[in-house]
Amino acid sequence: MTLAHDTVDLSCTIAGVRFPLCLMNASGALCVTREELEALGRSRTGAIVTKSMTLEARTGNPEPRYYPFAGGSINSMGLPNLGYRAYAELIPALKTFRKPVIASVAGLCEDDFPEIARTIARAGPDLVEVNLSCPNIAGKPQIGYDFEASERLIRRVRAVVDCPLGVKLPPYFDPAHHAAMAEVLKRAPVDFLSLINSVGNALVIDPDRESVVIKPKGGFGGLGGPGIKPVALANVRAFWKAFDGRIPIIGVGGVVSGTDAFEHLLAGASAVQIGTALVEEGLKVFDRIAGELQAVLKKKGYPSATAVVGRLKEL
Ligand code: RRO
Repeated sequence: MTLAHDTVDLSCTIAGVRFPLCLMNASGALCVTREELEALGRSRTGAIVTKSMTLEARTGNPEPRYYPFAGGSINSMGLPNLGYRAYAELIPALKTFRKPVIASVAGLCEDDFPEIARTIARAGPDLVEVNLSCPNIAGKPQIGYDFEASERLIRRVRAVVDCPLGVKLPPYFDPAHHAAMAEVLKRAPVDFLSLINSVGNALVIDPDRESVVIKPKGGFGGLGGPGIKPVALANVRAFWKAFDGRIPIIGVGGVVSGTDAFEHLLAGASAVQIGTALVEEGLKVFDRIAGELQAVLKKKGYPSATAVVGRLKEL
């Protein structure tokens, strides 16, 4: 395209909800406490995504539990959060920032999810994102790798949530698994997908100390940052194709620049979440990446972020 535009529209609409900017925090990044969530509200982020919430408040796993390195980050936070009742009380205040509020729902067992989802949905978030992919609770496998359990859980949560409902999935590494999850989502539909959670159970080693770098689970944790971008893009693309672009996708994984966000849009994401880069750079990351994305789209002659979605060329 060669059309020139002075300003490029970076807003987007997901499941009927308008986002003023197609960039937002990934669940887990600077979004646990009231102070963090309000700071997100004041920032340029296009939405406020909460930390995944459990029934009871949790302090999480022992420290050190987050470690940044050249290729990205590894974490085993272990779901530190205020408990769903606290987030239910906070949501009305968060909505005054006039951008969508996304409540991320987790649980330590299957029954927790619908219980939390019912109450949190009544507090009025704009969307609910169900986390089927926490890799860091010892002895609890990622639900998204169990297709039957995922289907059961989606049905139970769907029955108690009126607002748009999405699932945050783990990365899949084989087309058979993309197809199996797509079949689940055709039988038990949701309104949007967030792809992907961290690449679970990775191991980062410090050769100088001859040691693991985080304490929980013998050093195993979820990998985030630039190294996982190709995995994230593949998952966005696979689900975009499986649904012919009919389910909105929020791309997550390795977004550090406007070009990274552009690649997620090309693959099929309508919006992009930022995790490691937000933790490392702070809230100004949204302004920087928005400016960079604006410049990329303007240079290429796109009138809007929406115009890019899914337009990846194949050879
Ligand atoms: O809290 C965590 O350890 C955590 C969660 Br719930 C998640 O979904 N993904 C991640 O990388 N860490």
